[in-house]
Amino acid sequence: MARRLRVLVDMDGVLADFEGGFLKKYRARYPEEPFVTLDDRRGFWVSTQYGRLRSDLCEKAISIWESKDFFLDLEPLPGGVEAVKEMARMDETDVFICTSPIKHYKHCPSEKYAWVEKHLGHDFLEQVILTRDKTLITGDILIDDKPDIQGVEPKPAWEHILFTACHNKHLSISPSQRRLLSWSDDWRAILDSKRQ
Ligand code: BVP
Repeated sequence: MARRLRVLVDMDGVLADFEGGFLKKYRARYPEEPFVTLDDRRGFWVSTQYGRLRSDLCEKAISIWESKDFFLDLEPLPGGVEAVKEMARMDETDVFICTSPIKHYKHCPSEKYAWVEKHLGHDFLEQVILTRDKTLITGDILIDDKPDIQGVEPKPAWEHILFTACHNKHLSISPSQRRLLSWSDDWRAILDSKRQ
């Protein structure tokens, strides 16, 4: 019998619009301060790029996602919720949301659960994995917008599919690495390529 396919899907930048939500709230809170347009975003860490713009802006950026309701209010990225629901209905397929909470734990972890409940439904809470180290989680694929996913396990079980985001779209990746350009891209073919 064929083994079930296990798909891990990241949340920020893949299902939830972290970058758009950040920029909107940053500009509302600091209207006089310089900002980085989504087109000019480079590198995974927003805080690093803002710190390079002016050193005190690193802290100001961090203050945005450490605030109450930041993670809960993030808009879904186009097609993501629908794709994950469809995956969950597929035969021989298990889908988990695999996301790293920030260390300022007052709001983020609970709001991530609340976001999943709001957009995917209460039953989907069963599928949530919060971890700071995704290399420990086994799966066939991990769909994630972070270019370098590292942790204590040097050989993670999953193949990392790089989900295209404003901060990684200019990166050249190794020929062996695969991208998912958006949820309109052929994610079904990527899943099928891993089925035995
Ligand atoms: O919870 C997110 C936001 C946070 O890191 C987590 C990344 O999780 P994954 O997408 O890998 O699951 N985060 C934090 C910073 C700066 C912290 Br200082 C940042 O610049 N960007 C970012 O996404």
